[in-house]
Amino acid sequence: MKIYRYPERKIWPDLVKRPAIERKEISGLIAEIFEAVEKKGDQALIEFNKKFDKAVTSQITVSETEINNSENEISEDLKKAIKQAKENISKFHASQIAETEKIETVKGVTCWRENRAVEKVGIYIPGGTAPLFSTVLMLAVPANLAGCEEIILCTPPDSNGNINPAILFTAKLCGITKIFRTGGAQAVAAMSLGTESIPKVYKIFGPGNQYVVAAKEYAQRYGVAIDMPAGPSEVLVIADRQAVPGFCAADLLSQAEHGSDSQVVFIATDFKIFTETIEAVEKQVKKLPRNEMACKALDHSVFVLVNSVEEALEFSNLYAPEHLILALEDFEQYIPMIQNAGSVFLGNYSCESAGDYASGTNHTLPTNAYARNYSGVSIDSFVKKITFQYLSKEGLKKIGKTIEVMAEAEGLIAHKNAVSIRLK
Ligand code: HSO
Ligand code: ZN
Repeated sequence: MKIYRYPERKIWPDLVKRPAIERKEISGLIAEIFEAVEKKGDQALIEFNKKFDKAVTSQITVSETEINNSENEISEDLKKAIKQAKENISKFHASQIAETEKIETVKGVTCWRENRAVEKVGIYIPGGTAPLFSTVLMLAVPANLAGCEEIILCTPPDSNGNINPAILFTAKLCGITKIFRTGGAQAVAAMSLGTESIPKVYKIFGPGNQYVVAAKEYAQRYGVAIDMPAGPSEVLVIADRQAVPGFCAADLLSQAEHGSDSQVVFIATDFKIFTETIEAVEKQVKKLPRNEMACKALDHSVFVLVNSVEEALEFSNLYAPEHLILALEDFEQYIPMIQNAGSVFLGNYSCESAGDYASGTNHTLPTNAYARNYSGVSIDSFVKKITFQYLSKEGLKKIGKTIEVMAEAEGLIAHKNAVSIRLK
């Protein structure tokens, strides 16, 4: 833990810097993987499954029987939980579908926008130490609501070639039937280029390790869009006198346990809460099954004592956290001061895990200070907005002169003529 009591403002820019991630030079490898997938299609994916996931697989496509069997492999409790989470996520995301409003900018000139779904989308779900089936909900629910025609899912197999049943169950619940046994950069390559089994998509969503992140960047060369640039996940908690140290510690650790590169920042305005939260973190972390990862994340975590909530928020805006928790008595009064954050949790009972799983908001959020210029995933991520306009003859008369003068000034006489020919 890095502990700072009343740090001078001039060192704040250093404190908000994310620790440098050791990045292996992998661009050559990513290019090779794309080339192999382009040349050999499914066969390349079968070979990569063996090489990277130690899995012998003959079929890339997950069969209907396998998908259906997943239901028998997870508990009733978990099924019920996934269904409730899905309901809340659906409710919140459905509310984001905006009505089209036609605007008459001047009489006879009407402009509007209509949403059209991205027709083909690909969802990537990592395997590994924590199979994030919750992310299936976060991506498939808005994709369905937006009206995406084709939604496919790629996820790596375990060493027996199987896919986590909770991922299969959740995908099926969301109506996804095209599920493919492939992970890492090769899955991204397959969704970008298409193979015999895997259809090519227009936009790729989902988290992943540095190979997946690099592959998503590379995919853009092929005209494929991605949800957002990614980095390790993070939380920033601001606490005042009435905060509960045990709660704050639990929230910080719920982010720290994601991975050794997770980012955790705690800012307090009260010395007692500050020290008690640090103690609570040290106590709680010992009991976590993912203790080793959480401890590594804590090594580069930042704990800051400041004079006021205003100062804490200034610090937070500079950091631009993925998740911001306001463990504050008068949180409402501080909402207008929040400028940069992915998703905000208000008061002592709004834990980050509520948003991770079940409250209804999306957990695919901008990290690495991208909360300064990106939003989290929402319905908007799955649609394009097309603008329309209708001009009557009267309407064109009203703005014709303006167009002609501007076109002439830009030296674009054909543009001017397009108006003049209609109005003469
Ligand atoms: N907190 C993660 C999302 C997640 N948490 C999935 C649990 N499961 C995003 O930063
Ligand atoms: Zn989480």
